[in-house]
Amino acid sequence: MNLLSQLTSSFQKAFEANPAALPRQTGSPILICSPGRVNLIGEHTDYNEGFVLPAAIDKAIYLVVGPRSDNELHFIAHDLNKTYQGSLTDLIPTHTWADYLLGVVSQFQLAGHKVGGFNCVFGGTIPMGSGLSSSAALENGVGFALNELFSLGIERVAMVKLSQRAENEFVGAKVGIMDMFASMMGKADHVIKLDCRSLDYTYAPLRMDGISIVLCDSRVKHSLVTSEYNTRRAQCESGVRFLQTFYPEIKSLRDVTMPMLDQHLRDTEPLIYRRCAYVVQENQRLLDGVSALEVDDIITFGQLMYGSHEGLSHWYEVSCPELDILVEIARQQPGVLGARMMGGGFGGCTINLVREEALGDFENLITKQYKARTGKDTYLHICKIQDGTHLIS
Ligand code: GAF
Repeated sequence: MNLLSQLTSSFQKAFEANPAALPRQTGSPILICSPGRVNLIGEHTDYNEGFVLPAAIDKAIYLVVGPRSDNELHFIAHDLNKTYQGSLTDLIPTHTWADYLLGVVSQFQLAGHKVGGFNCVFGGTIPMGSGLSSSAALENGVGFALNELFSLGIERVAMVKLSQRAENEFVGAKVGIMDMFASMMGKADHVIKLDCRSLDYTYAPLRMDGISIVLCDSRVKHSLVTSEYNTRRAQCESGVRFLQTFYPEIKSLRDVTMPMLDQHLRDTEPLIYRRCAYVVQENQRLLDGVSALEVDDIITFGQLMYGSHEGLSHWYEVSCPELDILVEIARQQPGVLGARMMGGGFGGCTINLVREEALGDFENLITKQYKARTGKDTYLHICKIQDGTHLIS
């Protein structure tokens, strides 16, 4: 039985098999697909009001969601084999997976959207902890379902903001907006150029004939990720505050240039300087990368990806030995045009641009060499770029 049939049958068994024992359902369940994301370039720029270049992918969370006639919330996490039962009137963090759903419900309520009780079974194909944003996909999927079930008429970008707030306020991770935005707003065969200050965005067709986007999963997830993520945010903010004493007009690192950093921070605050310099340079790399893609110059784009990885590893220091090894191995393969770590860091995946004719050799070599150097297996996934969160039926 495929995953969608398993989820549907689990929903039927739990919530429809014995209707007499359950409250009356107020409508048929709906089935939703909410994808994970990749980001081609522009890492740790979103919370600095910079640019990102993500896309939704063919790895997703699927949700079967149906309304209830009471105020209860019944969830089944199919892949974890876990259940949650609670009430709309009692939304407090559980510090478990259920918070991704409860957080969204809570933010909908706080924003004045009237939601009722509901049942939800979800599962997916996004490997957890691989840095492909399974949590953003789940939050978006729940928000999308509530919008449909209770006819709330919320625009997509507004749902993205509610998902981000759920993660920031309820789950407690101070993430930027990129992951939710990419998962909800993705468009097949296009990347999204998103300005994280204004939330203006454009879709750029991904014209990479003969080139595949390959993810290599390091199979590492360091516990550092949340605390170090928050530390990096704080370091960027502290750099901005320092520079504001010289340039009061500055609002974020988006407004900062390298000469400003060189003049005021390099000698006095070397660590903060390195963090801020990475962000300022990464924003520029993204803009250069977009210009390169516009003229189909994938070679230049690939070099910018290597530059991004160097910055993330040495200046922003959010990589780890395993990610560095994956990029180093990739860089030695003639058919690889660019590679870098992706997402928050400290584990997860690298993203690689690989010529199709070199895919077989790439897979062989990276699998063998990664195992030899780290003792770990890597897992490769060739991505297709797909539409954002949507209703299947
Ligand atoms: C994580 C966060 F969730 C994003 O907001 C972004 O900051 C990313 O790390 C780094 O670019 O995925």
